[in-house]
Amino acid sequence: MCGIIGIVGRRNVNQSIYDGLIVLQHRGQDAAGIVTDDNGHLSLRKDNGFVRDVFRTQHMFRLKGHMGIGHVRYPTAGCSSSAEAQPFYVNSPYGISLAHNGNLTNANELLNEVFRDDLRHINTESDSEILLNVFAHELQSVGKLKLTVEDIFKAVEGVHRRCKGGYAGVAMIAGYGIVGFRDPYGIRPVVFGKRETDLGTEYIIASESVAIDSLNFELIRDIVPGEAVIIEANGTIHTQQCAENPQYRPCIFEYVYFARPDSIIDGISVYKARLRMGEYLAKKIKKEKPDHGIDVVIPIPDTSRTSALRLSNKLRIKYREGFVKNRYIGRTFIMPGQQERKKSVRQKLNAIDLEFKGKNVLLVDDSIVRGTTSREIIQMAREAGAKKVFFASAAPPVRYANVYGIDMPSVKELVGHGQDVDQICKKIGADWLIYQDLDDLIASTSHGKSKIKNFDISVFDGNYVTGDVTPEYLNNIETMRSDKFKQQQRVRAEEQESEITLHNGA
Ligand code: PIN
Repeated sequence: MCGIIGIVGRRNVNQSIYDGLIVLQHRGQDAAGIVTDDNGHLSLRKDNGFVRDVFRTQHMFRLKGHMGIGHVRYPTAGCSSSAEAQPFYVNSPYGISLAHNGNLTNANELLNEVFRDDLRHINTESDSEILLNVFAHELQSVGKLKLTVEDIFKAVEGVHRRCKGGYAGVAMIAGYGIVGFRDPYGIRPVVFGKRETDLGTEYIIASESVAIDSLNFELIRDIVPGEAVIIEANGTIHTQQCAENPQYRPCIFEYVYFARPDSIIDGISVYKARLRMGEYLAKKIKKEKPDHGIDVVIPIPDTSRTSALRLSNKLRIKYREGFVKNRYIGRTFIMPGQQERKKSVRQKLNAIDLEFKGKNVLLVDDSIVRGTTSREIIQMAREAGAKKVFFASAAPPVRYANVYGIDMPSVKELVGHGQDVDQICKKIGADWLIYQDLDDLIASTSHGKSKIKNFDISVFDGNYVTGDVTPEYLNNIETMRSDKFKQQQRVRAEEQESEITLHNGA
């Protein structure tokens, strides 16, 4: 997952983009970057790390200009080199930079095409650099010295024709403006908004509405699947549908876990969707475990709090914060001869024993992915004195790979892969385990007047909406997500760090 933002303002936009990235930090903590345009002169700063660590005063001084784009990255295919931090930049035609959220499922084919047919060089492993070069090539084929909005919409049409997968992007064309676009299934979210200032209207494009709210912009609406939004440097806005057969299939995992609860995606409040997930879970517990004997409902912070609270209300059982999360997790110092050790769950969460002692507790989490955290937490609940430990997941079992830009482990590492609920229950060590039904998850998200009835639910049912995901592709993904591959990538990234990187600002 990644977060993207772009602003066309009336004053310097560096601080606003920085503040927006801080608000989108939950979408990626791996790397961050901003590029600004000062009357056609571009300045770029990007590096690995949290937003607060990547940008220093000297960088902000350099990032001048009334328009710019920014990015926070969460690694998808195991990339971790700072050369793969975004935005990416390509100088021809016009000087284009791009911030991208998602994953292209035909990146390998495109890589060949871009090299052989478009005569373009790709310097990283990132599919975002491919997407940028496809957009650049499409713009080159239709563009002329004086670029028009029609040329840009045509170029986005070309992107939709050639690229498959989930993608939301914001590109900046030097001296011209910014362009937001969303894949024809609307898998990844992106919204736009405006704010009035004494100097005129300013526009914003961002992954989530929370960035729009917190920067005091007003949400206009979501960019719909296949649509593009152009905001010229002078503040003129244009929108157009650029896909042949757009359909709404937004990623349901945004609602389960990734997005901030205070965001509204495609007209659906993430917070309310999570409340309804709790409600449906409560109904299922009443139906399937009428004599459940639960004394207390305890969320596993943070995401699951919302659904756990509603669940406890509906079951009329008390809700307690039995785990406290440490907000300040330090770095792990790797000493010579030592292997990198993962921080244990215990360093992040601590149990309040009193809330567990002698009680039958129902732990609630948003989802179970690897099951490793769940197992450790169940063990902690027992050590804190729980009589019985039941477990509820607000999402159904995660059983299949995600190919649209969510950082998920290899399928073999998913505790739910090829396992039934009893087997999973045994593996995580719970007394009983209850999962949300897929239909209920969909009903929680697509509620009332919502026009969205279908979602990308591939991690739960293995059906990939873009229709191009083959067993070979899934096999390839498996290799890339294996621990061995990730280790090789890390070594490579370290080597790259010591080379001169082409695009990074210092
Ligand atoms: C974490 C949200 N959520 C917790 C992410 C753990 C799966 N895990 C997915 C549960 S937070 S495991 O609330 O946003 O901090 O199944 O892989 O062990």
